[in-house]
Amino acid sequence: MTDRTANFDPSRLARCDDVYRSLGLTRDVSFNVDADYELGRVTIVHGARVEVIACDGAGREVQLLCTFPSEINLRIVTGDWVVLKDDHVTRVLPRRSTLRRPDPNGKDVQILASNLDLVLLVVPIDRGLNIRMLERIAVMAFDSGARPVIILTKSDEADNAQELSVVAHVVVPGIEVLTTSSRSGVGIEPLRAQLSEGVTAVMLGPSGAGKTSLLNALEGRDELTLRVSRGGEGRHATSTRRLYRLASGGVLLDIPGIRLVDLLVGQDGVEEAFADIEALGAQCRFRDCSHLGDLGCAVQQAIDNGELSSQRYESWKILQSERSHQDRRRSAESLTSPERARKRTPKPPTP
Ligand SMILES: Nc1nc2c(ncn2[C@@H]2O[C@H](COP(=O)(O)OP(=O)(O)OP(=O)(O)O)[C@@H](O)[C@H]2O)c(=O)[nH]1
Ligand SMILES: [Mg+2]
Ligand SMILES: [Zn+2]
Repeated sequence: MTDRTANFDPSRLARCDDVYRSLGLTRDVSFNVDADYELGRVTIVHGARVEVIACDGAGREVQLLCTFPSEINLRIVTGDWVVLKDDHVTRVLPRRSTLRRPDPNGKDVQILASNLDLVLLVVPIDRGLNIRMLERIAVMAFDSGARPVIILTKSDEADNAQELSVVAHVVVPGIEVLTTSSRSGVGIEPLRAQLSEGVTAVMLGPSGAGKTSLLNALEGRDELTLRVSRGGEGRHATSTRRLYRLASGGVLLDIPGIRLVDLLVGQDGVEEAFADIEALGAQCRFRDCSHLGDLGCAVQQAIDNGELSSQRYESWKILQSERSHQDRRRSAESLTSPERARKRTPKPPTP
């Protein structure tokens, strides 16, 4: 791929600074754009057209509905930075991170959003904490390359919020946990503090977890509530992935609720979400120990002496077996269709 253009007019860049910064562009992100092209960020995708916020030659913000040529061998997603010429997307700039899951057809990998700094793992605690859901979205978040933060919602309807926050810390060690209520306003300020200028965050969690409500609580804007309830047939309120610019300076992506069965299990994510088990694994007698009852297994030992909870081990086993199932399916498919496999898989499957 040739990229001859490293000369996006610097004075134009200065004029557009406010617009680009409100879209989450930080100074340390560099990009190459022709002088007579425009730079914009995709806020929402409608099939063959995408809504883009860009900046015109006079430094004014413009909202465009753009088409893109079929030569772009890439599905454009919310969060993408794109190069524009006359309301046409000519190029998608390299993505610095992507949130991915298997396509609903169960075969392809689907990219949900791009260029993220933060993944908010939004899980409700009004009826307890769904540990399996939390674990899986954590894996997905780690896999994205962005920083995960756990948001426990609906704390106004939980009488053991404190306890569940401790549980969340144990389930996904080493990451921050915030307890919130969009109703009472608890935890909204600390959440806002995470969403400062230069930060692009996405909310990931099951339907009804209160993602859109968090957005409303953060922004205090009625129109968002209206938009949500208007589209809200039944319980699944949000049906599109959309990028919002926040008063706090950050950018927040609201996406539809995710279902447990759809979740991608990437090897990188599993290793980070279960860093304790990976660390124990280094002490097993055999280097290729499966931790499934092999002789001299340090993981098994840790369970026996109470260092590792057997429930956590069970979750790890489930994720591992699903991942190897997916890998087997992928490599079987790649044998029958190398072209498809190449296009589909951003990372090579682990052996
Ligand atoms: N008690 C209580 N209810 C809440 C809170 N936040 C959201 N809810 C309710 O939970 C329901 C779902 O909220 P949404 O914000 O639409 O959930 P969502 O995660 O955006 O759902 P999808 O768009 O379907 O993914 C609504 O009835 C909200 O009123 C909260 O903090 N406390
Ligand atoms: Mg929603
Ligand atoms: Zn072992």
